[in-house]
Amino acid sequence: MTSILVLNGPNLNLLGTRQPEIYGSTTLADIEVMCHETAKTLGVTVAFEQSNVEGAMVDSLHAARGTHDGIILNAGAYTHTSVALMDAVSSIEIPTIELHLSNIHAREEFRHTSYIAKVALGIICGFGAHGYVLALEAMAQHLKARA
Ligand code: CA2
Repeated sequence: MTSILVLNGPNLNLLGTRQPEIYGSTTLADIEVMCHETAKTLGVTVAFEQSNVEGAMVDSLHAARGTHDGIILNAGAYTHTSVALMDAVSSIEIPTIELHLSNIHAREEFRHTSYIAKVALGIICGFGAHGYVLALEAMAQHLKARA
């Protein structure tokens, strides 16, 4: 069965507990449930991970080779800084959708730069937690069209 890795970066474990005006009140655990429910309707499986450590995220991306067919990546603040994550995404050759809860282009200037965007299949941002559903639908559709 098609398998999609949903990988979340730093501080996203705090979702739903602080700054609800920016990130909403849904917790990461709620989003994980949403992802599994969406996966069921799409006929795919989802692995859901979160790390606050850049190197651990690189390791997760490497480990996706041969295991997952697509990746949904909310790299958090590493989006705007990490050449290492960009290189990892580019090296594994697994289609990757960049995802953000907030519209990073409507926020501070430093959030307008994304290293991930340079190597991503596409980007979804600004739709809050529902963005994860949209990203899974887009990835399932992409992988189906490619098969
Ligand atoms: O909008 C997104 O999904 C972001 O990836 C979230 C990152 C931010 O650095 C990116 O620019 C955009 C921050 C995640 C921090 O999440 C928190 C959640 C609750 C309380 C504090 C931080």
